[in-house]
Amino acid sequence: MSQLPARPGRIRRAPEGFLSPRDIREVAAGRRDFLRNAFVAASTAVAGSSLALAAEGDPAILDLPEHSKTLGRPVAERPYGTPSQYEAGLRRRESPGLTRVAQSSVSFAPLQGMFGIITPSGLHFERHHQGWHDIDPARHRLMVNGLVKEARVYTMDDLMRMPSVSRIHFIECGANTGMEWGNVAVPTVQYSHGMLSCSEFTGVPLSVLLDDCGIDLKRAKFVFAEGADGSSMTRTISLDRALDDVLVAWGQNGEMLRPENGYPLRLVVPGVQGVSWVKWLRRIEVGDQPWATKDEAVHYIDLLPDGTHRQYTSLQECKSVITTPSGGQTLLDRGFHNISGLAWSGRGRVKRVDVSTDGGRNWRTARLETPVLTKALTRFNIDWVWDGSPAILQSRAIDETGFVQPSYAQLRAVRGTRSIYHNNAIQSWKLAETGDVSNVQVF
Ligand SMILES: Nc1nc2c(c(=O)[nH]1)N[C@H]1C(S)=C(S)[C@@H](COP(=O)(O)O)O[C@H]1N2
Ligand SMILES: [Mo]
Repeated sequence: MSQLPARPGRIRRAPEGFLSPRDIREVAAGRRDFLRNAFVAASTAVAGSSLALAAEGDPAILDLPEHSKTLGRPVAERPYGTPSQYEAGLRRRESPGLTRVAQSSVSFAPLQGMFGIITPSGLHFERHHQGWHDIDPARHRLMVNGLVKEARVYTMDDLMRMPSVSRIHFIECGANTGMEWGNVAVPTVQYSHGMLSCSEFTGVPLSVLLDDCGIDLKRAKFVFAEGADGSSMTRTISLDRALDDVLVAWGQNGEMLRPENGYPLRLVVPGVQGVSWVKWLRRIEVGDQPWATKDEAVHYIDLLPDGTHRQYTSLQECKSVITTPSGGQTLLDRGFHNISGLAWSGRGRVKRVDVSTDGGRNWRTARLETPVLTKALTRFNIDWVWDGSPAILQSRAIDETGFVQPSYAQLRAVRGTRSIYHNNAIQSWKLAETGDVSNVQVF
């Protein structure tokens, strides 16, 4: 750490931290010139004021604040805690122009403002095909039928008295980073990678339920999962996966699931794209062939260069992204910076993350922070001293199976340019001399 200067460089966490909601709307709508000007003004003001402070003494440390001289607020004021008023900029956000129907929409998680690997439940991304519901758990039922000795209907009470487990896993929508296929440079990591979250889920293993119903192991090859919302969300899951680590879950981060995330019951399918994590789960059917439902035949398929589609490409391959510094942020100083990001793989554990600050010519291996869990987000960090010259920041993850996250050139060579889903290419953030960070593609 000998290269650490006395004062670490400061960084703006996210544009929403100091821009008005109107400004944010303009930025999101693509008014990037405006964004740049706002940052220049903000950085100049900060640099000027810190010089003045050094001369006169900093009132933030010299003057005793009100909170040191008065009574605080009573414990009973907040029976359910909420974040500080100063964190009001940290919000799930819809991408303007992405959806035309408010109920069939996506809200993206603000990855740029989060730490560690757990997503606070209130910031978990949302993807609904037909809006969300707050379902009365007393009236909710789960039916298991098909190739079983005895079809059963479970109440929430029936399920919650069964042997449960708690596991930390990421969920990523198959369409995450989809806009980058078309080279649409969305401004922040929230919009480029924010259909991604990671929680501790609690529930009963699906294998326990299938066992309880007496699954016909000679004929059973697949299970079918169905949600209780009007979108008829239905997905096929292969039996080996269903018997492996799939959970029928009611808990998320130590409390019941949030309504937006499937309260009171959802499927957790570790390593697999979000669409298979059926929310408001009401039925599991055991069968001997894939169902080819609308969400498997028309959506979540990959259009290849030769005009054919890949189907049932459920696994979320090894991927990573730098969250700080990332698009829309500004480095206010040269000198030391901690580059931080997230890596994950649907195949298992992340083994290594390399970071480049020169567009992929040279790579250094980042520190993986514990815990490093299977099919969970992994936090990486690496020290960096910015000398003030332009840079291109990238991260490249490798998982325990040896899968290496591809460059855009490598991905496009196989998958072409017309896909929507399953983009796990290396993300590049361009750092300008001004300190502004923006979204670019490097081939
Ligand atoms: N019943 C039901 N389940 C669903 C969906 C839905 O619209 N209805 N959306 C799916 C999709 S496409 C994704 S990416 C994940 C999103 O989960 P989340 O909203 O908890 O983030 O839920 C999946 N499960
Ligand atoms: Mo999704």
